[in-house]
Order: sequence, then C-alpha cells, then structure tokens
Amino acid sequence: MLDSRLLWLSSWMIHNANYIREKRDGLKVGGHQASCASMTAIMSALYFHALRPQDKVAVKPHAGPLLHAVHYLLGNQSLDRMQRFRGLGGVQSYPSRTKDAIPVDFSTGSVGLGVAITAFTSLVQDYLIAHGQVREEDAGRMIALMGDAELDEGNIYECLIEGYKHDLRNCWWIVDYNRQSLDATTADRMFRRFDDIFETCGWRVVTLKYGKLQQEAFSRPGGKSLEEWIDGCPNAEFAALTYQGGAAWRERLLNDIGSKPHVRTLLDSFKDDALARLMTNLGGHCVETLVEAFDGANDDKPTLFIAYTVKGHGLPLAGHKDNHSGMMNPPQMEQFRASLGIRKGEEWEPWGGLGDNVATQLQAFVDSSPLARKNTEPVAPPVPVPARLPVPEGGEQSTQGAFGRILLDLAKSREELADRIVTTAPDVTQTTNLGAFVNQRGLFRRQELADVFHKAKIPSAQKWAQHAAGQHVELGIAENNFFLMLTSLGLAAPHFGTRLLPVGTVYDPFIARGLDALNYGCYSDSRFLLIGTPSGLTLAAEGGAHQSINTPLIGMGQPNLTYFEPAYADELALMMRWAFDYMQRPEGSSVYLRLTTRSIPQLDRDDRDWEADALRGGYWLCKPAPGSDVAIAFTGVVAPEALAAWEQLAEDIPGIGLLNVTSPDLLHRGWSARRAARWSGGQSEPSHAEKLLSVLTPGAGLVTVLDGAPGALSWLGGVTGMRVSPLGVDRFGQTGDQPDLYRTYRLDADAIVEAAAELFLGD
Ligand SMILES: Cc1ncc(C[n+]2csc(CCOP(=O)(O)OP(=O)(O)O)c2C)c(N)n1
Ligand SMILES: [Mg+2]
Repeated sequence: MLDSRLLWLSSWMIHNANYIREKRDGLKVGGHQASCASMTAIMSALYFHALRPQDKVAVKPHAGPLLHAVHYLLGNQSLDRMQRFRGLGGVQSYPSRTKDAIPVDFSTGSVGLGVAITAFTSLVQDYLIAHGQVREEDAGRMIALMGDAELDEGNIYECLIEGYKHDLRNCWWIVDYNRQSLDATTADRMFRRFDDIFETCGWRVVTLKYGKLQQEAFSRPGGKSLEEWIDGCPNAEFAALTYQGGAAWRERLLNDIGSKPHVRTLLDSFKDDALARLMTNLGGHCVETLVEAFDGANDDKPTLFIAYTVKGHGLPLAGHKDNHSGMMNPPQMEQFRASLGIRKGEEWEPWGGLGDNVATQLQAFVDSSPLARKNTEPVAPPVPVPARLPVPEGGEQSTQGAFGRILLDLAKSREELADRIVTTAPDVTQTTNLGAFVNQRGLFRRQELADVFHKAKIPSAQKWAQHAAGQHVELGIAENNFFLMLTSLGLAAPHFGTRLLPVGTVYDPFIARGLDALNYGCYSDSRFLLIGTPSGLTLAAEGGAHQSINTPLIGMGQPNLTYFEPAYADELALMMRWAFDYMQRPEGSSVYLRLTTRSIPQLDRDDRDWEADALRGGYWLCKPAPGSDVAIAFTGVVAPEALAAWEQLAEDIPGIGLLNVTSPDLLHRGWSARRAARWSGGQSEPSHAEKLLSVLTPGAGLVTVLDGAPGALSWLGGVTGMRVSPLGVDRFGQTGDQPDLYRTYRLDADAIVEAAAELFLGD
C-alpha cells in the first residue's frame, strides 16, 4: 500500500508542476513519472523495512520525487516545496545535498557518479573505523538505488576494480532493472553479463526476477512453460506487450505456448487485468520478494541486487519505449486519481482515499520506521590550524617541491592537523611529491601488508609501509575514482561527524579526465585540497598531451572551488594554511592549487605586507607610481620572465607596476560580485581588483601573462577600462626545452617587453 502512495504522490507532484502550476516561460518543466513508477516497491521495501539509521542512500536521480514523497509521509517535507517541484526553492529535480530541504545523503544527477560515491564512502568509513573515529558496530551500509542504464557508465567499472583492491564492504547497489534507458530497451545480450562482472570483483549478485504471484503461477500445471516463455522473451517485446495490456498478453501467450499442456487452463484462470498484473509481477515490484532478499544479505559483503522491473509500472505509460520523459495526460491522471479513491481537492493528502483506520495505521507504521529515527547530519568539531606553516628553505624552488616539503614538515609535526590530513593520488604519488608524506605517515590498508622491497633490503626512496594507521590512500590511475575518493573524504564531517582534511594530487591536465566527478564533489559541497601539478607547457619535455592549458579557466569557472596559482614557496605555504582553515568554514569551499616542477629564484622579502593581498587574489610585487600608465600582471611560474621584463622596461617607463595575480579566480569573483551588488545589495566596498588597478591611469596599458589560457587574466582590462595585451597559451603545446617553448608561445621576457612597449607607445 505504501508503494501505491509513493507512486501517487510522485506522479501528482510531477503532474502539478507540468499541468496545474502557472507557467510563465513556455519551457518544459518535466519530471520522470515512469522512472519513479519503476522503483516504488524497491523504495518502500528499503526505506520502510531494510534501512537502518546509520545507512546512507544515493537515489537514482530521476526517482528524486519518490525520495521527497517518502519524506513527505514522514513529515520532513513541506507541501509548499512539493508544490514547487522544479521551481525556485522547491523540490529539486534530482536529489541534492545542498539544495534540498530534506536529508539527502548523496547528491545524484550525473548518472554513475552517485552510484560509485557509495563505494568510496564505505572505504572512508573503513578508514575512520581503522583510525578509531567511528566504531565498527556503528558501521552503516552505503546503498545506491540505480537505473540499469547507469551500468553503461565507465566510472562504475573503474570503481568496481578499485573497490576490489581495497576490499570493499558494506555496500549495496540495487538495480532498477527495467531494461529501458532514455532512448531504448537494453540489449538482450547483456543478460547475465553483469553477474559475471560483479562476481569477478568480489560481489554477491542477487537476482530478483519473479514476484510472488509469478512464483505461485509457475508452480501450477503449465507454469513451467510460462516461466520458460518469460525467460526467453526479448526485452523489447516484453516491454511492448506490457504497454498493450492483458488481451495482448493472452493472444501472444496462446500463440506461442497455448498448445503446451495445461497452459490454456492456467491462462484462463486469469482475467485480462489479472493476467497483465501477473506478467508484470516481477521481483522488483514485489515488496515481499524484496524484503526477503534484503533480509537475506545480512553480512558486510558488497551486494548487487538486480531487481527486475517494468518502467512506468502501474501507469498507462508502462513499457512504452518513449516513456522516459513521457507523462500522463490530464484525463489519464484523473482516471488514476479515481482508481485510488482520492477525492478532488485532496490530491496532496498523504493518505487521501484511504479510510481513517488504515490511514492511522499507515502513519504509525511510517513513524516507527528506522528512517524516522535517523539523526540529522552531525557537525564535526573544527581541527585547529597553526597560525603559519613554515616556508621551505632554498634560494631556488618549485612550487611542487615546496608542496612536498610543507607536507613533510606537517607529517613530522605533532599538529592535530597532520593527523587529520589524508592524502590520495591516482598513481602519481611519487611524481607529484607526495612520497615524503607517505614515507612518514604510511599507506592506509585495512589489513597490514609488508613492504616486500623494504624487507628484502632493496634500496628505494619510497618506504611505504601499509597499515591501518596509514594516512595515504593509494589509488589506481582512474581519475574519476580519485575525485570521488576526494569527495567522500571531504564529506566525512557531515557524514560521520569527524573531519578529515583530504589532499589529492593529480597531473594538472588530467583534471579534465575526472572533471565531472570534480564537479560532482563541488556540487555536494565536499571539502578537499586539490593539487594540480605539474601544469602548463613549462612541463616542456613531456609534450603537448601533458601540458595543461585551460585548467585556470576550470579553476575560475568551477563553483565551490577556490583556485590559486602561487609563484613562490612562501606564497604556497600561506595558501595551504589558508586552505586548511577555509575548507572547514561553513561558508568555505574546496581549494585548487595549480603548481609546477620548474624551480625559480625565490624572493627576499622584507615584510609580510603582501600576504593579506595575496590571499585576496593579487598583490603588487613592484608598486606602480601613482598615475602610471603601463603595468604587467602575471600568474604563477612565469614570475622570472615577468620580473626580467619589468626590470628592462623600468629603465624607459619609470613607475611601471608588476602585479602578481595569485588567484585569477578570487579577483574575478570579487569584481563581478561588486558589480552585481550595485543592484542586488551586499558588498559596497570596491573589489580587490578595482583597488589594485585604480592606482593606474584610466585607459592605461596592461600586459597579462600566465602559462595557461590567456582569458584567465585578460578580463582584468575591463575592471577600470584598460587596454590589454594578453599573453598565454591558446594552442596545443609540444616537446621542447623551456626556453624554446617560452619563446615559441610568447611567454618569455622579450614577448612581455614587446607587448608592453606597444601599449606604451600606443597601438
Ligand atoms: C552522465 C549522464 N548522461 C546522461 C544523462 C541523461 N539521462 C538521464 S536518465 C537517463 C537514462 C536512464 O536510464 P536508467 O538508468 O535505466 O533509468 P530508468 O529511468 O530506466 O529507471 C539519461 C540518459 C544523465 N543524467 N547523466
Ligand atoms: Mg532503465
């Protein structure tokens, strides 16, 4: 009965948004009635029976309305928000941790990612158990309710492999196996393939093909023939017959197996409606079958439930190949309402159409479910961050090298911060300078593993003992996994009430490989420190495939991620300290640092006056004279070229300024927020970019330069109306040594001087 309630409420919510609520823009509102209908029994059995308070669930994105219906019945969701489904401030289209008002354990939307995140969160739970921060007896199950088309996403298999390596446990994936995706019915050839794949990776596979009605019918005379027929029926034909209904089922079955013993009698015992119900009484629609299966999987082995279903089950859309975005029309909806006995005007009543006694009993049942006892997400106590992180010594340093040394210093310290750092990398631990931290703090493994090379006394710089207290999670090369791992680690605070400070390193160009997973993590408001290194064509000899170009634009364009690109080691130490603090603030975000392996001469600083501005996005390395009409603005590794050009130019253009843009992201955000604030209220102070640039004369010339897409800095010209000459990289790189490449791509001092001279002299 609960499943038909969920079916009604989800269908009605979508119907209301599309057919009843006023529309102002002529745009489709949408919603997925058929995808919801497919899962009502699964959701009922899970939420009102199997789920325990400590379990966490990712719900198939297009079944979001069902999750809201569940919480509506529990009294956690308001009528107002339900009525504003897909409208501003209303129920979100797809479950969202950050935008929805009900408890959402995992955001979903980009299919596949919301599934794999459950596995990584289970690994994080194991990490916390091993580190004494979560008790084994409190371990929850991480559960994904997924569509069958999600099984086509590559990141699922990357996750399976990684999960196997890490001995994944406490994870259930429940497939709504309706054998329909958005466009089509699933290829029949995939039958049983998923069993093989998952079993190979250590999972138990439980297939729920038949419901109790079918099982009973199969046990009757003629039943075996019916069962064999169902097993042999191609997916598309099964779907089409489902759509056509009882009479079509009968005709087809009589045609195919009517001459077999007892079949006709068996079929005659069902009227058309009952026959249609029988034929679609698949395992995933039978609460009893589901409950038994969930109860049966009572250990911690990762388990895949393949629950056979019909897309649009119980609705006139059932089985139609175009039903993914299909919707019941108003007459169909009327009929559906009437069939449930719900009176007009009582459509939003949680138990409309049911007698008072039944309604009271159902409400009591729902209120006593473990879900009703689920606590709100905890707030983790903050981890103290030291006032300063020591700056590594050395006249010449690269930011990547300095990063490794700052982390090593932390690893050797007794700071609580150091105990809460967890590092991870997609098979690039050594080449991104994480190795020293790992030598110090060890590799995390639930079961201890000896370092074979160390035991055999084979010399190696990497002493990677693997044990439960280790603080580095070594991953295979798949960047999607890397970002999902970071996301899960960065959600430890709201998920488990204890904060981890994840630090992940990846080759900067390969951020693009995991970009959707990075976006997913940011959308979930997970908090981590992402190190993209090495970056840019400064990487020189590695060639064009490894030289990142547009990552500064990713850093600027990605919400919930603050991007910095330091030039010097002292800037980096400052930014890392800031990041560890900012990652923990309610208004904070994840942080991305774009680093390099090129060593450059460090500066002798006389003071720390530059620091506050560096954390706002930029500071004058060489202050311009008031009213100066030319300046150079640079970001990151091209600092020596910018300085050399500045020195040359200063002879002819006294008072020329040199601006070190430490975060194009913060500068741009502050500037555009200030513009918007003129109309929408808020910040009334000039932005940092305006303050920095307003010392120059209006219409002054500005040369911008970075080892990346020039658009990351060229916008600076718009701040006070300057003429800009943007230097940067807008073509693929290639092999070469650094001087050759800087000359070829016009990042060298000569190019900066030429551009500045041209601006100074006028175009
Ligand atoms: C990465 C990604 N690609 C495409 C989509 C668009 N999309 C949403 S649902 C869907 C098909 C889903 O089919 P299935 O997972 O079988 O779910 P069902 O609706 O059949 O339950 C697609 C292609 C998406 N949400 N995410
Ligand atoms: Mg499907």
